[in-house]
Amino acid sequence: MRLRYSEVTPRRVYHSRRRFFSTVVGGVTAATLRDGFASTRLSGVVKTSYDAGGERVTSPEIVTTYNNFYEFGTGKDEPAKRSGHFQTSPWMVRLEGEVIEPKTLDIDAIMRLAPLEERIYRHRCVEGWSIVVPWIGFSLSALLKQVQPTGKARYVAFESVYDKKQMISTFAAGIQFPYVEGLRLDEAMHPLALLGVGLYGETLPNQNGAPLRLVLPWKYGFKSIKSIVRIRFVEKEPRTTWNIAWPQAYGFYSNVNPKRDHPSHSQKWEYRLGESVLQQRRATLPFNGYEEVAGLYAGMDLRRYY
Ligand SMILES: Nc1nc2c(c(=O)[nH]1)N[C@H]1C(S)=C(S)[C@@H](COP(=O)(O)O)O[C@H]1N2
Ligand SMILES: [Mo]
Repeated sequence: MRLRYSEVTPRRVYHSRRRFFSTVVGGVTAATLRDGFASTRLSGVVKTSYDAGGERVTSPEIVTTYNNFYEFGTGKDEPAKRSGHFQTSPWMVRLEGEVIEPKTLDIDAIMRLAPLEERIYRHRCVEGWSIVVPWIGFSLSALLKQVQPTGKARYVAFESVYDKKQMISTFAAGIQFPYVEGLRLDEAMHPLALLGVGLYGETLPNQNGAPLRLVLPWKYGFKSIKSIVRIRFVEKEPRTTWNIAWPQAYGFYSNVNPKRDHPSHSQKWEYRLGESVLQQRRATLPFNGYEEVAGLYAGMDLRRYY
């Protein structure tokens, strides 16, 4: 059954959205507003049962101004301030590698591959903060199914756009660009793996990875690669940006795991942004609470394959 977004949006989301608009009009991200974020409300969004266990949705002010998107600066406030003029149209995504026939798809065609769903996911950064976001998108599998993998394909490698004219240098960011990430093919095909195209009823703001990004709620935030332009089916485990930068800290899998600490960030607790000091600390759950993915890792030592 399909419902219009206005029929399904919980009241708390509408409330926070109204506050968000007044913030934007107040001048925080005027460039983003000019580029159309406020005017691109998504219609026909389908209700789903993903509700993050009823936990409170984080305010859009936080989700759109406290970001990691190193291409626009390493400070949390920089992506919102510096990505306003980032060009996200036209936008093509190339599917290639170990496939019978490579394909290039336009963002408008991608948006029509499956009904748009609202899924409220918990999202946790390895730095320790977490947010609860009403993402809009559909399972990544709907996009991956547009090509037929060869028998050799075992992993999927993702690449973000990198445009020196619009983004900072690798040297300034301290990580290599283009930003790259990867998943095992079965992880990528799991229905929980979301191809995100919006949040809070709107298309994605640039700082959140417009026009399309991954959202992998059982993994640390850095796996959820933004502004994707290339998807490559490959035989061997692909390189990933943070693993290249610091392999002891960032592994290929990077599943949320309270038993495996990052060298400088304990993973025992998480801090929910926007909550009061007393309420914000929560115990980190294995797979960030998304136990339905546990079967993907049956028999693996997840402290070794971190
Ligand atoms: N291309 C690209 N994707 C990226 C990053 C980045 O710097 N560049 N940062 C990652 C990290 S560390 C996190 S925590 C999430 C943050 O997503 P958000 O800003 O929408 O919360 O994006 C991830 N995707
Ligand atoms: Mo992160």
